Amino acid sequence: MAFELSPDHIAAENRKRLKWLEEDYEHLGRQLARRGADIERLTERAMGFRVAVPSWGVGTGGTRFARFPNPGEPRNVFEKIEDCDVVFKLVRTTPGISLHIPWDKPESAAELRSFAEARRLFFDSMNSNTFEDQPGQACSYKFGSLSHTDPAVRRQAVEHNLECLELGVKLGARSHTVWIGDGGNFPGQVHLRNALERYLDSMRDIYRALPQGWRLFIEHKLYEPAFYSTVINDWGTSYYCARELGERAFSLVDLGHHAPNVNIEMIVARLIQFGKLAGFHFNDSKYGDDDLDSGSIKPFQLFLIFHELVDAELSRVPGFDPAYMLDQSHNVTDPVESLMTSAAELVRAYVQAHLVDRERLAAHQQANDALLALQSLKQAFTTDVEPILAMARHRAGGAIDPVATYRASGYRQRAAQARPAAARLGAGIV
Ligand code: PSV
Ligand code: MN
Repeated sequence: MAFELSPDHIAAENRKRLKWLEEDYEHLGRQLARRGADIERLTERAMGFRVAVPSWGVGTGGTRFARFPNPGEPRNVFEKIEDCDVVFKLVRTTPGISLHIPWDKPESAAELRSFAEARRLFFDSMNSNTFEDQPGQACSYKFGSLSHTDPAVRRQAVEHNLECLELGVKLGARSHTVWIGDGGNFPGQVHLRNALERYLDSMRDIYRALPQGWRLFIEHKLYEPAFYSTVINDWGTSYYCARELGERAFSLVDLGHHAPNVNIEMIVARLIQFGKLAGFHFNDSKYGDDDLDSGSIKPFQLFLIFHELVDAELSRVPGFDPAYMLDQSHNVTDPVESLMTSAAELVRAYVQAHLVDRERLAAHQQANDALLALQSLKQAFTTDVEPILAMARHRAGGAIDPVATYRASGYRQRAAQARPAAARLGAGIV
């Protein structure tokens, strides 16, 4: 597509908003100074925050009932990167892209890499797909992949993961994420212990092939597509597998992959403590793996997760280096807008977590003062840090108001003209 979002357009939109932003920023700066916090330091932190966007998130998502495509949807990996570029240009925190193979398999890895690099984008984690069959594939994943009872199916699934690693090296990626849909729909269908053993055997083959400097991420999920038992169902199983595999294997937390009411921030704290936190697939949910926009349903939970992450960052936990990625399905919004606002929600939680007065909190914990302990978290969480986020974007060359700037650009309308609807996108339910 010839049309790109220009820096001039962003600058012109920012000029409309800069005066008010400066006023708000100054006021917040004075408020924070009273609390002993330096707004400039927080803005620097906001500017340093990074989260990768999922290539599969720029297409319209759907459910198993229907998918209602947006106009101008990307039809191939290059067009997906164009949309990721728009997100990056406006919010500036998202230069990384996670790819899903085979959905994003390019004809030429070199061409794809230079296409991304020309836009100052890079490839973050590779994601394999052994949860659906591909045309021409010898074996079916209907009854599982890496844990299948048939060694030929397991071999095919391992080979696919090895292909992802090989492609990832050419693309400059540094990690590989494995999520499998393996499990059973009926009690008795799957031998629970044997299936996990078979999974581990397959994963050992993948781990052995892990390129130098790479990390292997294991993603667990409670249920779906299997509705009775899932092989990698929870963080305990994921942690066990990561330990069995070796020091370069870690457990990835997708926020939507837990039972309702599970204390996810505690899982995060445990994985940090055990040196096995891979990172995140951020999203939000109300009922199950809803893949809603980050921070749209439970912003306090998101803040509490970042409270644990920032605590680990500030106390310099050895080896602490989590990978942040979004994994959302945008069924009723413009995906570019959802990705931008979600990235901003993460920065918001990150900056708010940096506002926690940790010395005071520690004193309240020591004194068993539950009420004031909660209050010190709430004080940080209820602080409106929007001027910091907007200033950080502005200083980095992004938009003070990303959604308004995007809408004023007419990008979606231009995309609709340049990209007539394709029959179907690679991704189904994402
Ligand atoms: C599975 O629900 C998941 O969270 C995994 O990360 C997949 O790779 C992704 O969604 C896309 O289906
Ligand atoms: Mn995920």
